[in-house]
Amino acid sequence: MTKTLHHRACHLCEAICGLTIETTDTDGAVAITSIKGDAQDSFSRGHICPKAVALQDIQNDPDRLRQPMRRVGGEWLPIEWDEAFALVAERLAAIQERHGQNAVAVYQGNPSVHNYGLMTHSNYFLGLLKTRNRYSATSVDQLPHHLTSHLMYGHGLLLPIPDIDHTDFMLILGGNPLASNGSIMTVPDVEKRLKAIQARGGKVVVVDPRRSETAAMADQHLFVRPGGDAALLFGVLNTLFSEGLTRDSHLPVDGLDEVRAAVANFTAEAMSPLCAVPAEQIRQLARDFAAAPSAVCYGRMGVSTQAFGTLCHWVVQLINLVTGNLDRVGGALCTEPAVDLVATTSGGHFNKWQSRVSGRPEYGGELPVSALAEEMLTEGEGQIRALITVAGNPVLSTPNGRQLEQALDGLEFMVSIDLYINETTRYADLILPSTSALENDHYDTTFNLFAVRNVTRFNRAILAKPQGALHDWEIFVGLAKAFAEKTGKELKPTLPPAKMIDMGLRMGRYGDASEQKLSLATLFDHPHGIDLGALKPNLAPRLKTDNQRVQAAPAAILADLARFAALQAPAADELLMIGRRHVRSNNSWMHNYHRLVKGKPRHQLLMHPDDLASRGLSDGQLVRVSSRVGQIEVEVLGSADMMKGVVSLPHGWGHARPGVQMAIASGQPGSSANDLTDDCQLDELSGNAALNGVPVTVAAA
Ligand SMILES: Nc1nc2c(c(=O)[nH]1)N[C@H]1C(S)=C(S)[C@@H](COP(=O)(O)OP(=O)(O)OC[C@H]3O[C@@H](n4cnc5c(=O)[nH]c(N)nc54)[C@H](O)[C@@H]3O)O[C@H]1N2
Ligand SMILES: Nc1nc2c(c(=O)[nH]1)N[C@H]1C(S)=C(S)[C@@H](COP(=O)(O)OP(=O)(O)OC[C@H]3O[C@@H](n4cnc5c(=O)[nH]c(N)nc54)[C@H](O)[C@@H]3O)O[C@H]1N2
Ligand code: SF4
Ligand SMILES: [Mo]
Repeated sequence: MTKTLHHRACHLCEAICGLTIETTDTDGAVAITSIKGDAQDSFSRGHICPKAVALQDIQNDPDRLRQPMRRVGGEWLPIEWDEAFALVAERLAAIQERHGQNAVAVYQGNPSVHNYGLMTHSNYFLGLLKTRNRYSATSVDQLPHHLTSHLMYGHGLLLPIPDIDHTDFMLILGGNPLASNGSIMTVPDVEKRLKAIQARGGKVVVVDPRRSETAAMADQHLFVRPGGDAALLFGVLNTLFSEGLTRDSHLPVDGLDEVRAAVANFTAEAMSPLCAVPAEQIRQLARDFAAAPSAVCYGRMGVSTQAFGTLCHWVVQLINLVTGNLDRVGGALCTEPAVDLVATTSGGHFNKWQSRVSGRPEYGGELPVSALAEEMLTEGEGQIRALITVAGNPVLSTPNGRQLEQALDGLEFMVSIDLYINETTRYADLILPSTSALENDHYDTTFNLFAVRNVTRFNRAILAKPQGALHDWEIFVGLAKAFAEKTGKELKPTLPPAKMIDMGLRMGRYGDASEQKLSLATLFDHPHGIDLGALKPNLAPRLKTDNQRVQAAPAAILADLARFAALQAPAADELLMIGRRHVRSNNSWMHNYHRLVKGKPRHQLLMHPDDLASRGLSDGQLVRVSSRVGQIEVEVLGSADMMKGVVSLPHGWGHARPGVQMAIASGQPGSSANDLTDDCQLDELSGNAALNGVPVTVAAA
């Protein structure tokens, strides 16, 4: 029996924590015997959460698919890889030939950015399809961030990151990093870093309709009406201007006078009824922010996935800008990663075409996923007839999941590149499963770009690839070859992902031409990762706008103010649903591991005790929650952490659908929040779904 210690990062969420994993080899049978945080990782400093420990459960899960499966009638039968690739190629080619290129749609889910083979190779195949019906989890998540950066800084990935380690004042809206471990802010031990702000005399302020775990540790928590953040942020910006609290920025900026004029009427007093934050608190927030030696305003999920997501992120940028905190130590700074997607990709495009049925705008070649079901269900030229899902579970993760199920049921063909037979993939004709996380090597092109320090590392596979298994990238190469052969399309040669990363590292700012001379070989020698230093001001030379100046007042955003003008103060009986995350859960797909779901259920509806009482409901009771699009039944829990008039339900549950082959998840199924979220409720500017602030009613079941 031999024991081996391996060091690599966990890449289940954005925090990329370093792990030390022990494997034991007994006569060639390798087992994982321990998974711990890696104290030698200078970035994560030993931090780990329960999900990483469950990597061994993913590895050993009997429900995880290990060979391609074909659905024949109601049964799933194994199929050979080559046969599967040929079948996909034949069916997709035939459908495109009959109905046009756009008849085949693609949905790429969240692990697409957590697995580098999907980053480097999915387009090798998907690009051949030349379809405009491309969708992804981006439009139920961070699309407003990308659009704002695209319009203001000229590149959708030029995202200023909170300089959490040096700031004196951190204002968080719609993020709960204590549960999520940070998002568009890769920060492996966020609790320690937030406490460090407080320890050095700084402040953390959280704006959230729920007193979240992060709000509970903050110096100040403001309840906000869901979807009201744009009003709150406008009130802050207006106060900064009207009370003379601005500071000059070193950045070249166009449009600030237009901004000033646009928000001139958005006084704290005018905004207060719209966001339910007292005017004096809005003003004080602006004063505290401006008075801090350094400060950063950070908005995440809760303010992205709401009706004014893009306006929110625009004003977040402006608050940092006009207080002199954009591109400043202790404020918001852009990374300088070793493999730099900002330098090597184009700035993106927006609204060059629109979706067929509702005219929703494309961003970067993708349409909003809220439009996916209607594009399948609405007859006519260009109707979607076939779907490819890649590492996604849109039935549970996109709005109006029941409508999407109905649409999937009517498709001519569907193929899923996925690990499980779940709520979405059960509709597929074929499921092509890849190797598991620990059988894969990995480099984080995305999360190094969003990290609070410049860091880099290469994660080597720690388990051998099982015989007959394929990595995600190899599946895409197989599909591309079969499709090219079938259609006579030209296929360029490709390289394995690791080779691409080696090239990216060598060509990058720490590569062959630099002192560090980073390459794959260097990273192999540093299994705990390499720290490339704190973030520093760099935005001016990195701007990709036409005139290399920050665009403070993009026309598309100013035009959206007309929609904001229609926002009304809440009616007395308003009840709005929001979401939440739990540290033991990861979107929809990690409920099949006993280690993570044991103990009391965590998928209840949270409601303020007064709201329970006024409906004659009691704590623990089964309730029916209804929205415009559907209804679910779920247990309700009274919680004084909720704002009155707001209920909270986590997404990613609802595993009781027939045919789901995830035994543990089905045993504790919960209900899907996205059976209630509305595909017609959007941030109309970007097309991002408004998953938060959904009007609902709650009654006894
Ligand atoms: N109501 C509500 N809805 C939400 C949210 C919310 O807060 N509230 N959050 C939204 C957000 S932020 C996101 S990112 C989306 C996520 O939405 P999705 O990406 O659609 O859903 P996931 O639950 O992440 O599903 C991941 C899928 O990938 C598979 N998988 C995991 N690892 C791999 C791999 O390495 N290779 C392959 N091929 N497959 C893999 C899993 O089996 C699973 O089927 O949900 C969104 N939906
Ligand atoms: N444990 C765990 N970690 C995860 C994930 C997971 O599912 N589980 N998912 C990963 C993914 S894909 C993502 S995108 C990130 C997301 O990471 P975060 O952005 O931190 O998202 P959440 O933890 O959902 O926190 C969102 C907060 O917004 C609040 N909120 C809801 N509506 C509003 C509103 O209208 N205004 C304001 N101000 N607040 C509102 C909610 O109450 C909640 O506290 O987490 C990642 N990390
Ligand atoms: S916080 Fe947990 S899930 Fe996220 S990277 Fe770290 S260990 Fe993995
Ligand atoms: Mo996400």
